Amino acid sequence: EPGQDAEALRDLALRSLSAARARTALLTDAVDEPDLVAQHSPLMSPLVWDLAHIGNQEELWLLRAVAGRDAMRPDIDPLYDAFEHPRAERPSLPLLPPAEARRYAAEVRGRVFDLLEGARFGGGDFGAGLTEAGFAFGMVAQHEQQHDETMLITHQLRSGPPVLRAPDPAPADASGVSAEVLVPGGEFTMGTSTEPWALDNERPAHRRNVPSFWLDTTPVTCGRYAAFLADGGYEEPRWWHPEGWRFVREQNLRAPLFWRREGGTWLRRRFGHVEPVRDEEPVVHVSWYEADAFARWAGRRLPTEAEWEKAARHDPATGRARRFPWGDGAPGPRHANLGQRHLRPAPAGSYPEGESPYGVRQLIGDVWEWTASDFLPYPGFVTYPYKEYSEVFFGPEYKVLRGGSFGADEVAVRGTFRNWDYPVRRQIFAGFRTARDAAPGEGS
Ligand code: AVJ
Ligand code: FE
Repeated sequence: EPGQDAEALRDLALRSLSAARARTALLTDAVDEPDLVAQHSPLMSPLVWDLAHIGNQEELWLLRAVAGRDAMRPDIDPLYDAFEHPRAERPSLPLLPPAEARRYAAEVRGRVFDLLEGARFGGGDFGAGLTEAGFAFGMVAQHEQQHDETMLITHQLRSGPPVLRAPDPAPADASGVSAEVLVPGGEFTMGTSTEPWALDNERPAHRRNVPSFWLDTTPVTCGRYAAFLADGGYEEPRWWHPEGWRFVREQNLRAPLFWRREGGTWLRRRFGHVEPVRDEEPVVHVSWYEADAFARWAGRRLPTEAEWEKAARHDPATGRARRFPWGDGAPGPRHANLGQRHLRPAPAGSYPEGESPYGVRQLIGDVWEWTASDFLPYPGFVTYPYKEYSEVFFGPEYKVLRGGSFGADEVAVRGTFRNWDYPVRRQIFAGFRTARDAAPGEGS
């Protein structure tokens, strides 16, 4: 089992925490002080809140829960408790100013590195203790990277000239990539009981059966999505879920968030740049309702979460579930568009080396993919280590997203990873792919 060795996990924790902090620094050093404390959208926190919240959660879980230390700043805990203050309230709180927030997070990190050096990682029994398999360190590194993606969303929502820079992904050779692939029906293993840093909602591994289905080889592109717009898709109630129809009418939606029509072409605002929409690029910034409507217009549907995971992890040759579509090895730059290396999804058909055994591409990275499924616990689910990570969100009001985006990091994305959000959410880096049932006899 990869990564089960205590020394390898300690090294991975050190590298993951350091990588997360480098990204946090980049995202918060890119703007000046007034910009750090400003709220760029009522949907988001000021960046300086994320910064101190990252430090505060790290202190809570590693210095207090693991090491048993006293609170460094008991006075600030309530300010950075995400459940105590909704995002819209956060700018009016007496938050630590930028210099203090940076100093606090750095002080916590220094103590955490000392702790990590001497920590005993144990044998890897999930739930036996916070340091088993280095779980708490992995959880904290994932938490920081999740907030780095949140901060990247804040950057996308902020107006003004560009402050972030990254090279574009390479053009793709999509010739010979079929539109869809057949995934034959049958049992597979969903979820995990062995992945050391998998969070509670990804557990335990269990058997599932799905009937044969067809799945898009790549995420839906802007070009295909623009055809839906050109066909009057946003004016035609029959494509929409009833609540989705109410949502587009109330909000007067006409296109994905950040799109604008000018002189007969679609333009898109992207991290301070305004540029023509690229047909070959996966569409991003659509709500679940828009994804669902597009799929119906196309004569298809969203895949269920189980279908997505089978297409991403099941290896029909061995019957085993892989950690990633390409195998068990960590994602590299040839497998997937992760880690904010690029500030946009890669063209559809990219990353042939990252494809799954069924030939599905770009399941990991590029855009989070909306699924048809509600966010529900797996059979045998046990909350760990706190119910506010996932348990309090289970239910029909959240839809599951899979696979991670260009803004997500490898430590926080894997074949089993589950994200969730409201079906109206559009500012996240979410797109989708579509599916359809196989005809009787196909795939069996
Ligand atoms: C898993 C992305 C839905 O950002 O709300 C961050 C992750 N949890 N801090 C979120 C999270 C607590 C969470 N998502
Ligand atoms: Fe958080």
